[in-house]
Amino acid sequence: MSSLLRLHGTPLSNYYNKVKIALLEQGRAFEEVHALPADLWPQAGSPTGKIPWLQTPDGHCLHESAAIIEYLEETRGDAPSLFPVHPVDRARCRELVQYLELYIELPVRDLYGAAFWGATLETGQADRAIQQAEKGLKFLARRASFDPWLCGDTFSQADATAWAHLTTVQRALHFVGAGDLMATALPTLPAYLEKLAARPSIAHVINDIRLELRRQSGKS
Ligand SMILES: N[C@@H](CCC(=O)N[C@@H](CS)C(=O)NCC(=O)O)C(=O)O
Repeated sequence: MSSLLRLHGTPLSNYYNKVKIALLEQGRAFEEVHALPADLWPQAGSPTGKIPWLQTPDGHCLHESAAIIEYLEETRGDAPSLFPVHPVDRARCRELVQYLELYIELPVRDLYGAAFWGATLETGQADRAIQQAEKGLKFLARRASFDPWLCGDTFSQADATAWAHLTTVQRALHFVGAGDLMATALPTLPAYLEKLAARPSIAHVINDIRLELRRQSGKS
């Protein structure tokens, strides 16, 4: 059994990267194990067939990125916390994660099949996703600080989540001709995403995405 945390999934998954950024920010030792979404339960995989999941050093498997992030927070020891100090600010950080996931990423996920895997776009599908994403971005704008990070002056789990999801959402919106939507709804977003990309944890993740894409194109 490995004595390290083992993160299962692929560098091309936004939810995997949300957790990976947290592990890197905390400076945790971990191994990456390649896994794709598949319904292999109970022999392997996750109960939902989704990635990521995290194997703990004592052999337990944890599923759902929000639960995994809570586990990392609770077991961090001296590693930095990815949540603000004050309980109200901590709750607000989790609130922002919810806005990002429920009201922006989830509706736009409906476009991923067409944007990333060659599926056919159905009538009205793009318009529905665009309308909902616009609403979600409005919710985020109402509560996020962007000064300079979503919760204020300290990088938090909300920022790790924002980078993972917003960059994926941006690519899907671009595919349906709505590439300007995010910057129009939230003019601070392009500079914020650039600042995130310069952070060592996120630069590491970006590099791993490039390597994975290169590995996949070398295969075909
Ligand atoms: N709520 C899950 C969402 C994870 C998720 O949707 N992962 C995607 C990859 S980014 C996946 O496995 N999709 C395959 C599927 O939905 O069957 C979490 O927070 O971990």
